[in-house]
Amino acid sequence: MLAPRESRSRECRRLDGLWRFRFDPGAEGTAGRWWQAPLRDAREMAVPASYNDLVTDAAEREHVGDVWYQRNVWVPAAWEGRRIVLRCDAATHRGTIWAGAAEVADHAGGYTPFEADITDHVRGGEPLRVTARVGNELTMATIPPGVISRTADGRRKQRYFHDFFNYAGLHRPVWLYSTPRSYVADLSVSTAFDPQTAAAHVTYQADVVGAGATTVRLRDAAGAVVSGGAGPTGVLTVHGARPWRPGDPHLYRLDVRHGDDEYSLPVGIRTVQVVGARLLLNGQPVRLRGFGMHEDSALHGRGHDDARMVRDFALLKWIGANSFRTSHYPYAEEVLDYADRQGLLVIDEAPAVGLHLSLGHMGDPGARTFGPGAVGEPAAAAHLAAIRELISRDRNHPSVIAWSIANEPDTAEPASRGYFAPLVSAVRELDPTRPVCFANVATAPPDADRVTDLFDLICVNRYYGWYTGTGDLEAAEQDLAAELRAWAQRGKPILVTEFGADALPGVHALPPTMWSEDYQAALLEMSLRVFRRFPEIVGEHVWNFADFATAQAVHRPGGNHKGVFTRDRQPKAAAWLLRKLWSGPPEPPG
Ligand code: GCB
Repeated sequence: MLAPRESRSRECRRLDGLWRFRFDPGAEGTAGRWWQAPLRDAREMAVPASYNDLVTDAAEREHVGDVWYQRNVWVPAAWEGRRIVLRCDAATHRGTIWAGAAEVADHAGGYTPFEADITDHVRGGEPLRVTARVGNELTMATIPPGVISRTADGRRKQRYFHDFFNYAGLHRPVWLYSTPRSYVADLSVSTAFDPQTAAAHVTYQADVVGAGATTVRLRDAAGAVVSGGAGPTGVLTVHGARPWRPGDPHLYRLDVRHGDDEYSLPVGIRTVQVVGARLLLNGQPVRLRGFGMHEDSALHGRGHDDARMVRDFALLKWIGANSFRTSHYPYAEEVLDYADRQGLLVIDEAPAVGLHLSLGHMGDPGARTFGPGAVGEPAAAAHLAAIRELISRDRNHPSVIAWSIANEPDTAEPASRGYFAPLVSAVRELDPTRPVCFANVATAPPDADRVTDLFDLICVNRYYGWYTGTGDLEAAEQDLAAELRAWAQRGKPILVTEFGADALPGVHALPPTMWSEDYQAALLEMSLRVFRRFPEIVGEHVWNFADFATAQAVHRPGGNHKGVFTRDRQPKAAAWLLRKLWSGPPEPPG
């Protein structure tokens, strides 16, 4: 699905700002047809943002069910006769949209966009009432999964199996945009690059609607045409191509015209391959260093915020990171656009987290995950839909170098293989150009895991020195090395996609003890020392970039504190250490 972009033929309006807003604890809005009139008893709410941290009432912060947003917008008179689209970048976890009295879109999945052609429901020069119903319920039919129960006094309670707060709302921009009646509906590009000759091919496929000719032009950063073609599909040849890579994230621009419509897509020419235990970018071994992150900050919650994004990328650069994982859901498209321009490598993750119903403090000991009544067919269908939407949205980003289709599922359970095999096949069919991975959990070490052979990369999340080997870094060092040695036998690239320790900012201890900044730094230093012994390890992603909000729990004092930056993006001791250890270009493995 194409991101809204202005062009000579396209106009976009972001409907950011204050919307009328109402909680619907009694689930009355749908029966009462709240979209048909101005929302009664409404307050105002910021968009984009999570609503949870903008209220002062506990029941509202923890509300389970629907909320309603509404605003009026003027449809520009100049848009009369054009195609008009209403688009929502993210309604977490389910969104239904009305244009005036007409329901125009309904979408499940909290982190991918949806849109509706509303041309027949609006008039240029007239006001339009836009209403959105957003539901935050997680069940065994959603991704991520959850369970809703009732307390003795009748309140609904949401339980979930992942370690971040269930923020909800209109998390990303809502747009009204217009195109000509004949238009470019979708676009997919893939690139091939020969490092020996610097020759490149850009394969494009445009879905076009309506009459008119289709032409494409590929321009370099200076705007000069370097290749061109006609027709909705084709292969463009570029001689002397300048490949996209961290350090020189060169972007071409593909201008696609269909009839009077024009859409311009940034294109980075690059290849990603797995050869043996190496990960190659443009034929060169690459080693990832960076973080698992979260879209999380004070007040905004999970709402996209350009200011936070700019600061986060500045810190990534400062600390010497070259990559991150969009743990544990697809991030805003603005983030991937920015990563394309900044030259960050991204492991792009589907929102399939918490598929492990017996894990730690969030699960029930002995609970089975995969099968009827738990994570069964309805969840698998939702998971597949989420993967399709992720790939359809993000496949054109050069920064995206791998798809992660789940975080820490219970892959020691035999039924996990039947669950994952079709999903991996689907990814390969949807995008044969990128490696596929998932983040393996500590309860599925090499001798217990049932699925890792299906994937291209071995990604492991390990907490030696924290959840195991608690407080004992010497034991942790040995156990970490022993497990990595076993994974290294598989002959595939290994990425340690999580390792880390909680550190309360300002707490210090010598010798280092748990929860201090010093212990966090010591654990990270020990881990990096171990990783250096394995040429198969091609990536180290610290958990986490910054402290983040979680559900309330006895061991989560004000959230998860495994950030090397505080929640307001200031460095802890570990950040200074990593900056030192990650200075200079990442050494190739081996
Ligand atoms: C994990 C999860 C991550 C948690 C982290 C932790 O393994 O993947 O979502 O936040 O551990 O800190 O416990």
